[in-house]
Amino acid sequence: MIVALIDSGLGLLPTAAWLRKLRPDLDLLLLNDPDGAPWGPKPEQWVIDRVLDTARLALGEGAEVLVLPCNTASVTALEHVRAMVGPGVPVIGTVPAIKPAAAVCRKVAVWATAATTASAYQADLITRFGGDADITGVACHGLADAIDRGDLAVIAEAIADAAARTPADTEGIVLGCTHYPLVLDDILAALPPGVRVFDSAEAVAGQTLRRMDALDRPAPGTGAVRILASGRPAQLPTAAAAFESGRLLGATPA
Ligand code: DGN
Repeated sequence: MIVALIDSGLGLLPTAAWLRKLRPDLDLLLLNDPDGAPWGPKPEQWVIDRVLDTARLALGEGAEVLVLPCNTASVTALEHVRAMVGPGVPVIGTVPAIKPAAAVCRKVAVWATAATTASAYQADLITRFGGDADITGVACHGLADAIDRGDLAVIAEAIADAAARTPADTEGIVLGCTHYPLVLDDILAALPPGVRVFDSAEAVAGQTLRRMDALDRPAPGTGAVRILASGRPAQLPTAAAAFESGRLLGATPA
């Protein structure tokens, strides 16, 4: 069974790494969109159309399960993808890890793209799962794009800017963009000691396997990983090396 992961860029890698760790024989199809990235600042309808096109491509390649390891795509297009594919194809979205963070931290900041930060979806998550925690959204302008481009200077600037806009005494940071675990070490270095960092990759991988197993179809594959990228796939070899080394599994709920 082929499981397809869809993101604008490298943000799909941490979830792919978890899937591979938990189920090494799974066949994965990684679809990203260097030509259209970043999705975060794009108009909503543009993102919906792009994600739907990519989902069609995945189905055409034989995918039987679709995963959106991208908060921007999930808050914008998840229901559209589900409506398009119908009930026979599980579609798993990504939700910022607000619930686990709010369970153990009194003050939380959600770092995400501008689109996710401004979304009604995130506001609803905070209302439903934020409990008594004091939760602030911090839009990290340009960070996902800089990660895709491997632009270390802009990555450092964007992280420093987000850290400066994070309220004092914040105890937990939710990584509400799937790209951000790729620069976890830089994020931790910019935060005061003791701040905990939460992301969703392991939970999304776990949910994918549960939905896949519930299909009751033969699942074992050969552990093949295929990558399909639009126009400018130059960054993929570097990312693949990080993927192979297992380095991407670092940013899970503390
Ligand atoms: N990985 C995407 C997310 O989680 O929102 C980033 C989207 C983008 O292209 N900026």
